[in-house]
Amino acid sequence: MFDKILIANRGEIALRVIRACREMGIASVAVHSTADADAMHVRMADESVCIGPPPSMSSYLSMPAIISACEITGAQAIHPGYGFLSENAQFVQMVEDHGLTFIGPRAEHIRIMGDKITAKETAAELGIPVVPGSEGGVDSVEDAREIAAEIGYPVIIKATAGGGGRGMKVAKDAAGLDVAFRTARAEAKAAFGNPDVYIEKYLQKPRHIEVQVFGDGQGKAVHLGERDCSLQRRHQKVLEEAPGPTITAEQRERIGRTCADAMAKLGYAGAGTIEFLFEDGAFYFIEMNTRLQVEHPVTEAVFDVDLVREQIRVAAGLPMELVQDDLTVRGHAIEVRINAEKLPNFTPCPGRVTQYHAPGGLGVRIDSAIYDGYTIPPYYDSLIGKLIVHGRDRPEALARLDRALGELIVDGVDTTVPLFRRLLRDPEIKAGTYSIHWLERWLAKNLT
Ligand code: MV4
Repeated sequence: MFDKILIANRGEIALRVIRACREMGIASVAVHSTADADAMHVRMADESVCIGPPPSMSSYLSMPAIISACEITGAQAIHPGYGFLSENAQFVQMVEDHGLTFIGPRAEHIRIMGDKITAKETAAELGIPVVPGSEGGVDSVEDAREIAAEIGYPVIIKATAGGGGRGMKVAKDAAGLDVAFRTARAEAKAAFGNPDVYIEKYLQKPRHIEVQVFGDGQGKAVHLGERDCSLQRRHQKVLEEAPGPTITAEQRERIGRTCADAMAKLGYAGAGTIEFLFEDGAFYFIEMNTRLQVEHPVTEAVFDVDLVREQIRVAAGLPMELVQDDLTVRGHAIEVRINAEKLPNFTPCPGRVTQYHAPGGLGVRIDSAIYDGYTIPPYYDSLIGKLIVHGRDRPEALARLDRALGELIVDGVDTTVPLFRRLLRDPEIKAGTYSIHWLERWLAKNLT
Protein backbone atom coordinates (compact mmCIF):
# COMPACT_ATOMS: atom_id res chain seq x y z
CA MET A 1 0.00 0.00 0.00
CA PHE A 2 1.07 3.59 -0.61
CA ASP A 3 2.44 5.66 2.30
CA LYS A 4 1.54 8.96 0.72
CA ILE A 5 -0.94 10.10 -1.95
CA LEU A 6 -1.08 13.45 -3.70
CA ILE A 7 -4.52 14.76 -4.61
CA ALA A 8 -4.41 16.68 -7.89
CA ASN A 9 -7.66 18.55 -7.27
CA ARG A 10 -9.44 21.04 -5.02
CA GLY A 11 -12.78 21.59 -3.29
CA GLU A 12 -15.10 18.90 -2.04
CA ILE A 13 -13.57 16.09 -4.11
CA ALA A 14 -10.10 16.78 -2.72
CA LEU A 15 -11.60 16.48 0.79
CA ARG A 16 -13.37 13.29 -0.22
CA VAL A 17 -10.07 11.69 -1.21
CA ILE A 18 -8.22 13.02 1.86
CA ARG A 19 -10.91 11.40 4.06
CA ALA A 20 -10.40 8.01 2.42
CA CYS A 21 -6.61 8.35 2.80
CA ARG A 22 -6.90 9.15 6.50
CA GLU A 23 -9.14 6.15 7.17
CA MET A 24 -6.62 3.94 5.36
CA GLY A 25 -3.64 5.33 7.29
CA ILE A 26 -2.19 6.96 4.18
CA ALA A 27 -0.62 10.44 4.35
CA SER A 28 -2.18 13.01 2.01
CA VAL A 29 -0.65 15.86 0.05
CA ALA A 30 -2.84 18.71 -1.15
CA VAL A 31 -1.84 20.90 -4.06
CA HIS A 32 -3.28 24.35 -4.49
CA SER A 33 -3.15 27.52 -6.53
CA THR A 34 -2.38 30.84 -4.85
CA ALA A 35 -6.15 31.54 -4.90
CA ASP A 36 -6.71 28.42 -2.75
CA ALA A 37 -4.13 29.04 -0.01
CA ASP A 38 -6.97 29.21 2.55
CA ALA A 39 -8.98 26.35 1.08
CA MET A 40 -10.25 23.54 3.29
CA HIS A 41 -8.47 20.80 1.34
CA VAL A 42 -5.16 22.49 2.13
CA ARG A 43 -6.03 22.56 5.84
CA MET A 44 -7.25 18.97 5.98
CA ALA A 45 -4.33 17.37 4.14
CA ASP A 46 -1.18 16.34 6.00
CA GLU A 47 0.96 18.50 3.72
CA SER A 48 0.40 20.98 0.94
CA VAL A 49 2.28 22.40 -2.01
CA CYS A 50 1.47 25.60 -3.90
CA ILE A 51 1.59 24.72 -7.61
CA GLY A 52 0.92 28.02 -9.33
CA PRO A 53 -1.25 31.09 -9.91
CA PRO A 54 -5.07 31.03 -9.94
CA PRO A 55 -5.84 30.02 -13.55
CA SER A 56 -6.31 26.24 -13.78
CA MET A 57 -4.04 26.11 -16.82
CA SER A 58 -1.14 27.28 -14.64
CA SER A 59 -1.98 25.23 -11.53
CA TYR A 60 -4.43 22.30 -11.36
CA LEU A 61 -3.80 21.50 -15.04
CA SER A 62 -0.04 21.96 -14.90
CA MET A 63 1.41 18.47 -15.28
CA PRO A 64 5.03 19.46 -14.48
CA ALA A 65 3.92 21.34 -11.35
CA ILE A 66 1.98 18.32 -10.08
CA ILE A 67 4.73 15.80 -10.85
CA SER A 68 7.23 18.12 -9.13
CA ALA A 69 4.97 18.30 -6.06
CA CYS A 70 5.15 14.49 -5.87
CA GLU A 71 8.92 14.57 -6.08
CA ILE A 72 9.21 17.25 -3.39
CA THR A 73 6.89 15.45 -0.95
CA GLY A 74 7.67 11.83 -1.76
CA ALA A 75 4.08 11.02 -2.71
CA GLN A 76 3.95 7.70 -4.58
CA ALA A 77 0.55 7.99 -6.20
CA ILE A 78 -1.78 10.66 -7.59
CA HIS A 79 -5.55 10.73 -7.21
CA PRO A 80 -6.95 13.04 -9.90
CA GLY A 81 -10.50 13.44 -8.56
CA TYR A 82 -12.86 14.48 -11.37
CA GLY A 83 -12.36 17.16 -14.03
CA PHE A 84 -8.86 18.68 -14.44
CA LEU A 85 -6.39 15.87 -15.36
CA SER A 86 -8.65 12.95 -14.46
CA GLU A 87 -9.24 11.81 -18.06
CA ASN A 88 -5.98 12.92 -19.63
CA ALA A 89 -4.15 9.89 -21.06
CA GLN A 90 -1.00 11.92 -21.64
CA PHE A 91 -0.90 12.81 -17.95
CA VAL A 92 -1.27 9.16 -16.97
CA GLN A 93 1.67 8.35 -19.23
CA MET A 94 3.76 11.11 -17.65
CA VAL A 95 2.87 9.96 -14.12
CA GLU A 96 4.00 6.43 -14.96
CA ASP A 97 7.17 7.64 -16.71
CA HIS A 98 8.13 9.26 -13.40
CA GLY A 99 7.72 6.02 -11.48
CA LEU A 100 4.47 7.17 -9.88
CA THR A 101 1.04 5.50 -9.81
CA PHE A 102 -2.05 7.07 -11.32
CA ILE A 103 -5.11 6.14 -9.26
CA GLY A 104 -7.42 5.34 -12.14
CA PRO A 105 -7.61 3.29 -15.31
CA ARG A 106 -4.82 2.62 -17.78
CA ALA A 107 -3.94 5.38 -20.27
CA GLU A 108 -5.09 3.14 -23.11
CA HIS A 109 -8.62 2.84 -21.70
CA ILE A 110 -8.85 6.59 -21.10
CA ARG A 111 -7.79 7.16 -24.71
CA ILE A 112 -10.34 4.70 -26.15
CA MET A 113 -13.23 6.21 -24.19
CA GLY A 114 -12.07 9.79 -24.81
CA ASP A 115 -12.89 9.42 -28.50
CA LYS A 116 -16.61 8.79 -28.80
CA ILE A 117 -16.37 6.81 -32.04
CA THR A 118 -13.79 4.35 -30.68
CA ALA A 119 -15.70 4.27 -27.38
CA LYS A 120 -18.89 3.24 -29.15
CA GLU A 121 -17.11 0.70 -31.37
CA THR A 122 -15.44 -0.81 -28.31
CA ALA A 123 -18.69 -0.90 -26.36
CA ALA A 124 -20.48 -2.65 -29.24
CA GLU A 125 -17.66 -5.22 -29.56
CA LEU A 126 -17.91 -5.89 -25.84
CA GLY A 127 -21.62 -6.65 -26.12
CA ILE A 128 -22.99 -3.38 -24.72
CA PRO A 129 -26.15 -2.19 -26.53
CA VAL A 130 -25.48 1.02 -28.47
CA VAL A 131 -27.71 3.62 -30.17
CA PRO A 132 -28.44 2.58 -33.78
CA GLY A 133 -26.31 4.59 -36.19
CA SER A 134 -23.13 4.71 -38.23
CA GLU A 135 -20.42 2.18 -37.49
CA GLY A 136 -17.52 4.53 -36.97
CA GLY A 137 -17.26 8.02 -38.42
CA VAL A 138 -19.10 9.48 -41.39
CA ASP A 139 -17.11 11.71 -43.73
CA SER A 140 -19.46 12.64 -46.54
CA VAL A 141 -22.99 14.01 -46.78
CA GLU A 142 -23.81 11.14 -49.14
CA ASP A 143 -22.85 8.52 -46.54
CA ALA A 144 -24.73 10.48 -43.90
CA ARG A 145 -27.87 10.49 -46.06
CA GLU A 146 -27.62 6.75 -46.68
CA ILE A 147 -27.24 5.88 -42.99
CA ALA A 148 -30.01 8.27 -41.96
CA ALA A 149 -32.37 6.66 -44.48
CA GLU A 150 -31.58 3.25 -42.99
CA ILE A 151 -32.05 4.14 -39.32
CA GLY A 152 -34.84 6.63 -39.94
CA TYR A 153 -35.30 10.25 -38.89
CA PRO A 154 -34.81 12.14 -36.64
CA VAL A 155 -31.05 11.65 -36.45
CA ILE A 156 -28.32 13.35 -34.44
CA ILE A 157 -24.83 14.18 -35.71
CA LYS A 158 -22.21 14.13 -32.96
CA ALA A 159 -18.55 15.15 -32.83
CA THR A 160 -16.25 12.29 -31.84
CA ALA A 161 -14.16 14.72 -29.80
CA GLY A 162 -17.22 16.43 -28.31
CA GLY A 163 -18.15 16.61 -24.68
CA GLY A 164 -20.58 18.30 -22.37
CA GLY A 165 -23.18 18.31 -25.12
CA ARG A 166 -21.08 20.42 -27.48
CA GLY A 167 -20.82 19.54 -31.15
CA MET A 168 -24.26 17.97 -31.65
CA LYS A 169 -26.83 18.73 -34.36
CA VAL A 170 -30.27 17.19 -34.83
CA ALA A 171 -31.81 16.65 -38.29
CA LYS A 172 -35.53 15.96 -38.20
CA ASP A 173 -35.77 14.98 -41.85
CA ALA A 174 -33.69 14.52 -45.02
CA ALA A 175 -34.09 18.21 -45.89
CA GLY A 176 -32.26 19.22 -42.72
CA LEU A 177 -29.47 16.68 -42.97
CA ASP A 178 -27.06 18.60 -45.22
CA VAL A 179 -26.98 21.65 -42.97
CA ALA A 180 -26.79 19.56 -39.77
CA PHE A 181 -23.91 17.52 -41.14
CA ARG A 182 -21.92 20.48 -42.43
CA THR A 183 -22.38 22.65 -39.35
CA ALA A 184 -21.60 19.75 -36.98
CA ARG A 185 -18.33 19.12 -38.85
CA ALA A 186 -17.38 22.79 -39.00
CA GLU A 187 -18.15 23.30 -35.31
CA ALA A 188 -16.27 20.15 -34.33
CA LYS A 189 -13.20 21.33 -36.24
CA ALA A 190 -13.36 24.81 -34.72
CA ALA A 191 -14.07 23.69 -31.15
CA PHE A 192 -11.98 20.51 -30.86
CA GLY A 193 -9.56 20.65 -33.81
CA ASN A 194 -11.10 17.36 -34.99
CA PRO A 195 -13.89 17.43 -37.62
CA ASP A 196 -14.84 13.74 -37.26
CA VAL A 197 -18.54 13.13 -36.68
CA TYR A 198 -20.87 10.14 -36.45
CA ILE A 199 -24.62 9.65 -36.77
CA GLU A 200 -27.18 8.17 -34.41
CA LYS A 201 -30.91 7.75 -34.26
CA TYR A 202 -32.16 10.70 -32.21
CA LEU A 203 -34.05 9.55 -29.13
CA GLN A 204 -36.76 12.06 -28.32
CA LYS A 205 -37.62 11.49 -24.68
CA PRO A 206 -34.99 9.32 -23.02
CA ARG A 207 -33.70 9.30 -19.47
CA HIS A 208 -30.00 9.54 -18.67
CA ILE A 209 -29.11 6.36 -16.84
CA GLU A 210 -25.51 5.59 -15.96
CA VAL A 211 -24.11 2.33 -14.65
CA GLN A 212 -21.30 2.41 -12.06
CA VAL A 213 -18.65 -0.18 -12.82
CA PHE A 214 -15.48 -1.14 -11.03
CA GLY A 215 -12.62 -3.32 -12.27
CA ASP A 216 -9.52 -4.71 -10.60
CA GLY A 217 -7.39 -4.38 -13.76
CA GLN A 218 -6.78 -8.15 -13.69
CA GLY A 219 -9.91 -9.29 -15.47
CA LYS A 220 -12.42 -9.06 -12.63
CA ALA A 221 -15.15 -6.42 -12.59
CA VAL A 222 -18.41 -5.67 -10.81
CA HIS A 223 -21.28 -3.24 -11.28
CA LEU A 224 -22.94 -1.09 -8.64
CA GLY A 225 -26.28 -0.51 -10.29
CA GLU A 226 -27.36 2.71 -11.92
CA ARG A 227 -27.91 6.38 -11.25
CA ASP A 228 -30.58 8.45 -12.92
CA CYS A 229 -29.10 11.82 -13.88
CA SER A 230 -31.86 13.04 -16.19
CA LEU A 231 -32.28 16.33 -14.35
CA GLN A 232 -29.82 18.52 -16.21
CA ARG A 233 -29.59 22.11 -17.30
CA ARG A 234 -27.37 22.86 -20.30
CA HIS A 235 -25.70 19.48 -19.85
CA GLN A 236 -24.93 20.21 -16.20
CA LYS A 237 -26.40 17.69 -13.78
CA VAL A 238 -28.52 19.24 -11.06
CA LEU A 239 -29.90 16.28 -9.08
CA GLU A 240 -28.99 12.59 -9.23
CA GLU A 241 -30.54 9.53 -7.65
CA ALA A 242 -29.90 5.85 -7.13
CA PRO A 243 -31.53 3.54 -7.93
CA GLY A 244 -33.18 4.92 -11.07
CA PRO A 245 -36.85 5.50 -10.17
CA THR A 246 -38.07 3.62 -13.25
CA ILE A 247 -35.50 0.82 -13.40
CA THR A 248 -36.64 -2.64 -12.33
CA ALA A 249 -34.45 -5.13 -10.47
CA GLU A 250 -34.36 -7.28 -13.61
CA GLN A 251 -33.28 -4.38 -15.83
CA ARG A 252 -30.58 -3.42 -13.30
CA GLU A 253 -29.28 -6.96 -13.08
CA ARG A 254 -29.21 -7.40 -16.86
CA ILE A 255 -27.55 -4.12 -17.89
CA GLY A 256 -25.27 -4.26 -14.85
CA ARG A 257 -24.04 -7.74 -15.69
CA THR A 258 -23.50 -6.74 -19.33
CA CYS A 259 -21.39 -3.76 -18.23
CA ALA A 260 -19.40 -5.70 -15.64
CA ASP A 261 -18.67 -8.51 -18.12
CA ALA A 262 -17.53 -5.93 -20.69
CA MET A 263 -15.19 -4.26 -18.18
CA ALA A 264 -13.80 -7.64 -17.14
CA LYS A 265 -13.03 -8.45 -20.79
CA LEU A 266 -11.36 -5.06 -21.20
CA GLY A 267 -9.26 -5.54 -18.04
CA TYR A 268 -10.52 -2.19 -16.83
CA ALA A 269 -8.99 -0.83 -13.60
CA GLY A 270 -10.83 1.23 -11.04
CA ALA A 271 -14.07 3.20 -11.15
CA GLY A 272 -15.90 3.90 -14.38
CA THR A 273 -19.33 5.02 -15.51
CA ILE A 274 -21.11 3.74 -18.57
CA GLU A 275 -23.70 6.24 -19.77
CA PHE A 276 -26.90 5.19 -21.44
CA LEU A 277 -29.99 6.76 -22.83
CA PHE A 278 -32.97 4.77 -21.57
CA GLU A 279 -36.21 4.82 -23.55
CA ASP A 280 -39.14 2.40 -23.69
CA GLY A 281 -37.40 -0.10 -21.45
CA ALA A 282 -34.19 -0.29 -23.53
CA PHE A 283 -30.65 0.90 -22.78
CA TYR A 284 -28.51 2.57 -25.47
CA PHE A 285 -24.83 3.25 -24.76
CA ILE A 286 -23.69 6.81 -25.49
CA GLU A 287 -20.38 7.36 -23.65
CA MET A 288 -18.11 6.08 -20.91
CA ASN A 289 -16.45 8.20 -18.23
CA THR A 290 -13.18 6.79 -16.98
CA ARG A 291 -13.18 8.57 -13.63
CA LEU A 292 -14.93 8.84 -10.29
CA GLN A 293 -17.97 11.05 -10.82
CA VAL A 294 -19.40 13.96 -8.85
CA GLU A 295 -22.52 11.92 -8.12
CA HIS A 296 -20.72 8.80 -6.83
CA PRO A 297 -22.05 9.29 -3.26
CA VAL A 298 -25.58 8.15 -4.16
CA THR A 299 -24.12 4.82 -5.25
CA GLU A 300 -22.00 4.68 -2.09
CA ALA A 301 -25.12 5.26 0.00
CA VAL A 302 -27.30 2.53 -1.51
CA PHE A 303 -24.50 -0.05 -1.83
CA ASP A 304 -22.72 0.88 1.43
CA VAL A 305 -19.29 1.02 -0.21
CA ASP A 306 -16.36 3.45 -0.24
CA LEU A 307 -15.46 3.84 -3.91
CA VAL A 308 -12.36 5.94 -3.26
CA ARG A 309 -10.98 3.33 -0.87
CA GLU A 310 -11.49 0.70 -3.58
CA GLN A 311 -9.80 2.91 -6.18
CA ILE A 312 -6.76 3.26 -3.94
CA ARG A 313 -6.63 -0.48 -3.16
CA VAL A 314 -6.81 -1.52 -6.80
CA ALA A 315 -4.20 1.08 -7.83
CA ALA A 316 -1.89 -0.38 -5.15
CA GLY A 317 -2.33 -3.85 -6.67
CA LEU A 318 -4.47 -5.19 -3.81
CA PRO A 319 -7.53 -7.33 -4.54
CA MET A 320 -10.89 -5.61 -4.87
CA GLU A 321 -13.02 -5.81 -1.75
CA LEU A 322 -16.18 -5.58 -3.84
CA VAL A 323 -17.95 -8.90 -4.46
CA GLN A 324 -20.86 -8.88 -6.91
CA ASP A 325 -23.08 -11.23 -4.92
CA ASP A 326 -22.83 -8.97 -1.86
CA LEU A 327 -23.77 -5.86 -3.80
CA THR A 328 -27.48 -5.21 -3.44
CA VAL A 329 -29.36 -1.94 -3.45
CA ARG A 330 -30.55 -0.82 -0.03
CA GLY A 331 -33.09 2.00 -0.01
CA HIS A 332 -32.87 5.14 -2.09
CA ALA A 333 -30.38 8.02 -2.26
CA ILE A 334 -30.63 11.48 -3.81
CA GLU A 335 -27.92 14.08 -4.32
CA VAL A 336 -28.40 17.75 -5.08
CA ARG A 337 -25.59 19.94 -6.32
CA ILE A 338 -25.26 23.12 -4.32
CA ASN A 339 -23.75 25.70 -6.64
CA ALA A 340 -22.84 29.28 -5.85
CA GLU A 341 -25.12 30.59 -8.59
CA LYS A 342 -27.80 33.23 -8.87
CA LEU A 343 -31.18 32.18 -10.21
CA PRO A 344 -32.90 32.32 -12.65
CA ASN A 345 -29.90 32.33 -14.98
CA PHE A 346 -27.50 30.30 -12.85
CA THR A 347 -24.96 33.14 -12.97
CA PRO A 348 -21.84 32.19 -11.00
CA CYS A 349 -21.82 33.96 -7.66
CA PRO A 350 -18.38 33.85 -6.09
CA GLY A 351 -17.78 35.77 -2.86
CA ARG A 352 -17.62 35.47 0.90
CA VAL A 353 -19.72 32.92 2.78
CA THR A 354 -20.74 34.94 5.82
CA GLN A 355 -22.56 32.10 7.54
CA TYR A 356 -22.58 28.35 6.97
CA HIS A 357 -24.49 25.68 8.77
CA ALA A 358 -24.56 22.10 7.49
CA PRO A 359 -27.60 19.89 8.05
CA GLY A 360 -27.20 16.57 9.81
CA GLY A 361 -29.15 13.70 11.28
CA LEU A 362 -30.03 10.25 10.06
CA GLY A 363 -29.31 9.57 6.39
CA VAL A 364 -27.70 12.93 5.63
CA ARG A 365 -24.26 13.40 4.09
CA ILE A 366 -22.64 16.68 3.10
CA ASP A 367 -19.57 16.74 0.89
CA SER A 368 -18.41 20.33 0.87
CA ALA A 369 -15.22 22.30 1.33
CA ILE A 370 -16.79 25.60 2.37
CA TYR A 371 -16.71 27.04 5.89
CA ASP A 372 -17.80 30.15 7.80
CA GLY A 373 -15.95 33.12 6.31
CA TYR A 374 -14.65 31.21 3.27
CA THR A 375 -14.31 33.24 0.09
CA ILE A 376 -15.37 31.32 -3.01
CA PRO A 377 -12.82 32.23 -5.70
CA PRO A 378 -14.07 33.16 -9.18
CA TYR A 379 -11.60 30.95 -11.07
CA TYR A 380 -13.13 27.50 -10.76
CA ASP A 381 -16.53 25.80 -11.14
CA SER A 382 -19.40 26.92 -8.95
CA LEU A 383 -20.01 23.62 -7.10
CA ILE A 384 -19.63 24.43 -3.39
CA GLY A 385 -21.16 21.31 -1.95
CA LYS A 386 -23.29 18.24 -2.40
CA LEU A 387 -26.12 17.21 -0.14
CA ILE A 388 -26.77 13.49 -0.24
CA VAL A 389 -29.68 11.87 1.56
CA HIS A 390 -30.45 8.21 2.03
CA GLY A 391 -33.80 6.74 3.01
CA ARG A 392 -35.47 3.34 3.12
CA ASP A 393 -37.38 4.22 -0.01
CA ARG A 394 -37.74 7.12 -2.44
CA PRO A 395 -40.52 8.99 -0.58
CA GLU A 396 -38.44 8.87 2.62
CA ALA A 397 -35.36 10.13 0.74
CA LEU A 398 -37.41 13.01 -0.74
CA ALA A 399 -38.81 13.99 2.67
CA ARG A 400 -35.35 13.81 4.18
CA LEU A 401 -33.93 15.96 1.39
CA ASP A 402 -36.52 18.66 1.99
CA ARG A 403 -35.89 18.50 5.75
CA ALA A 404 -32.10 18.75 5.27
CA LEU A 405 -32.39 21.62 2.79
CA GLY A 406 -34.44 23.43 5.40
CA GLU A 407 -31.60 23.12 7.92
CA LEU A 408 -28.88 24.24 5.51
CA ILE A 409 -27.66 27.82 5.86
CA VAL A 410 -25.34 29.36 3.28
CA ASP A 411 -25.34 33.14 3.61
CA GLY A 412 -23.41 35.77 1.68
CA VAL A 413 -23.70 34.17 -1.75
CA ASP A 414 -26.64 33.01 -3.84
CA THR A 415 -27.02 29.26 -4.21
CA THR A 416 -29.16 26.70 -6.01
CA VAL A 417 -30.84 25.69 -2.71
CA PRO A 418 -34.11 27.61 -3.36
CA LEU A 419 -34.44 25.80 -6.69
CA PHE A 420 -34.41 22.41 -4.96
CA ARG A 421 -37.01 23.40 -2.40
CA ARG A 422 -39.36 24.35 -5.23
CA LEU A 423 -38.51 21.33 -7.36
CA LEU A 424 -39.37 19.00 -4.49
CA ARG A 425 -42.96 20.24 -4.55
CA ASP A 426 -43.45 19.25 -8.18
CA PRO A 427 -45.64 16.19 -8.82
CA GLU A 428 -43.35 14.88 -11.58
CA ILE A 429 -40.36 15.01 -9.25
CA LYS A 430 -42.40 13.23 -6.58
CA ALA A 431 -43.43 10.61 -9.14
CA GLY A 432 -39.94 10.32 -10.65
CA THR A 433 -41.31 10.45 -14.18
CA TYR A 434 -39.06 13.16 -15.62
CA SER A 435 -36.85 12.71 -18.73
CA ILE A 436 -33.77 14.62 -19.97
CA HIS A 437 -35.68 17.64 -21.28
CA TRP A 438 -38.02 18.02 -18.33
CA LEU A 439 -35.91 20.41 -16.20
CA GLU A 440 -35.26 22.98 -18.93
CA ARG A 441 -39.00 23.21 -19.57
CA TRP A 442 -39.78 23.43 -15.87
CA LEU A 443 -37.23 26.23 -15.46
CA ALA A 444 -38.67 28.17 -18.40
CA LYS A 445 -42.15 27.88 -16.90
CA ASN A 446 -41.32 28.38 -13.23
CA LEU A 447 -38.26 30.60 -12.98
CA THR A 448 -38.82 33.62 -15.17
C1 MV4 B 1 -28.37 11.93 -27.54
C2 MV4 B 1 -29.68 12.41 -27.34
C3 MV4 B 1 -30.69 11.83 -28.09
N1 MV4 B 1 -30.40 10.86 -28.98
N2 MV4 B 1 -28.14 10.96 -28.43
C4 MV4 B 1 -26.19 15.11 -24.73
C5 MV4 B 1 -24.80 15.11 -24.20
C6 MV4 B 1 -24.18 13.83 -24.56
N3 MV4 B 1 -23.68 13.20 -23.37
C7 MV4 B 1 -25.22 13.02 -25.22
N4 MV4 B 1 -26.40 13.85 -25.31
C8 MV4 B 1 -27.53 13.42 -25.94
N5 MV4 B 1 -27.34 12.41 -26.83
C9 MV4 B 1 -29.14 10.44 -29.13
N6 MV4 B 1 -28.87 9.47 -30.00
C10 MV4 B 1 -29.90 13.43 -26.41
C11 MV4 B 1 -28.81 13.94 -25.69
C12 MV4 B 1 -29.13 14.95 -24.70
C13 MV4 B 1 -28.99 14.68 -23.33
C14 MV4 B 1 -28.50 13.47 -22.86
C15 MV4 B 1 -28.37 13.23 -21.52
C16 MV4 B 1 -28.77 14.19 -20.60
C17 MV4 B 1 -29.24 15.39 -21.03
C18 MV4 B 1 -29.37 15.66 -22.39
C19 MV4 B 1 -29.87 16.88 -22.83
C20 MV4 B 1 -29.98 17.13 -24.18
C21 MV4 B 1 -29.60 16.17 -25.11
